[in-house]
Amino acid sequence: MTVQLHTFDTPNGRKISVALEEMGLPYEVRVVDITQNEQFDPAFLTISPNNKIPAIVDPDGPDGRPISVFESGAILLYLGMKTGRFWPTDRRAQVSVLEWLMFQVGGFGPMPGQVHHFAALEREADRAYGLARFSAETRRLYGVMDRRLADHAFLAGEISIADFAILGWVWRHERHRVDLADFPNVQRWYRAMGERPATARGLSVPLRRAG
Ligand SMILES: N[C@@H](CCC(=O)N[C@@H](CS)C(=O)NCC(=O)O)C(=O)O
Repeated sequence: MTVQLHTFDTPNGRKISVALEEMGLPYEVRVVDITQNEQFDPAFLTISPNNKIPAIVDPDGPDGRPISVFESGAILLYLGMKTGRFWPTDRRAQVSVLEWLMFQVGGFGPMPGQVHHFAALEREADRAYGLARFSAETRRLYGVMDRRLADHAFLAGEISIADFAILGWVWRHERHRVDLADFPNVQRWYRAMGERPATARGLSVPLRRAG
């Protein structure tokens, strides 16, 4: 059955389109245009009470009844557990996936997101402190990933939902002013991910209305 993906063309939105493509699950995109405040629509709030994309509705939930899920990390875990794909069965391996998934949702998302915010401010006086602080932290996080990827093909060893989570943000590295050449292991991983046909589809499927 077709999963509804309520989303927009942003890093957090892309994580889920990539995961759905990689898992081969049929889905339909329901655009929630956050530039038009559609995330505050009461109908959307019933599935995403924190007024943020992404959210999904799976008509075929664990007990056969529909289920909605908000928060991208929870969605990735739900889909991994549902399909048994990109979510290992071995508990030690699961811990590794959880570590890198939480690393993303707790840090490598909020920090580059602040860079996007401060970089867009017009007044230098408003911009300078936040941009310097969050750019430094974002670069530190890229360094953490680069060291990890020096001796691991993927963040948690085998490819997993943690890679999809991190990919959504690396996809916007130019916007948070990071040159991937400074982080060669992240660059190698990013290119390898982009060469996967399903990931490429997930990164290019339209997530905003035309026109
Ligand atoms: N922790 C959330 C963050 C989601 C998030 O920040 N979504 C942004 C777009 S990338 C959003 O919907 N912003 C609209 C708003 O805050 O009103 C997740 O991982 O799903």
